[in-house]
Amino acid sequence: MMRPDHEALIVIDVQNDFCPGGALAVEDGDAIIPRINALMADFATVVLTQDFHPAHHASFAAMHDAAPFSMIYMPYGPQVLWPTHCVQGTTGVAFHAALLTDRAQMIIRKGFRAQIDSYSAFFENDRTTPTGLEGYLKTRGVTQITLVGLATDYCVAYSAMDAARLGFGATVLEGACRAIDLNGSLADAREKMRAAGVRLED
Ligand code: VGL
Ligand code: ZN
Repeated sequence: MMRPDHEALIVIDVQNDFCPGGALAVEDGDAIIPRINALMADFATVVLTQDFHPAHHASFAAMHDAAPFSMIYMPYGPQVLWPTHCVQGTTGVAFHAALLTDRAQMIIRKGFRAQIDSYSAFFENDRTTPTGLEGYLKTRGVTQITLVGLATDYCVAYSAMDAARLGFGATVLEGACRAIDLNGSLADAREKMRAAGVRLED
């Protein structure tokens, strides 16, 4: 059923590298796509986000001779070092072929600055550099957002918490998300989202 115009759907990072076979594959990451495709038809405003890194991005373990999934401290705070993923110009950065991307009006790319990672659709990991999505949504009269996609405990959670902080009503449909779950990161993210006023639904 069609949602009212003040509601938007934000589809986070449904890209090949986060799906089975990808460089940072999330278990069953592609299983959520049919539901997301159906949801997109119900919202007048649909935004896709795309993790979009240069080849030598500072969040890549290979740049630090470190093991993937270890931690370092960047000038802006702690940072997980990831396997090289979502590099511009590769197949891994592309949206999964089953995602009906034509149902979106806007694609926000993030993580394109070599020295700073960006989990959230709203702010980079320094928590202050904006992506512009806040202005896009607010100027279109959006007050409520629904978030789906990959990964629940990183980009979805950061985006949802920022949305709540910016004054949007924020709901995460967990059944249309999948998690990386690194050292309890899913339980941690769920607790932080709840504390931030994010609604968690199935
Ligand atoms: C993501 C880790 C690194 C995500 C992106 O989409 O959740 N996670 N880059
Ligand atoms: Zn990334």
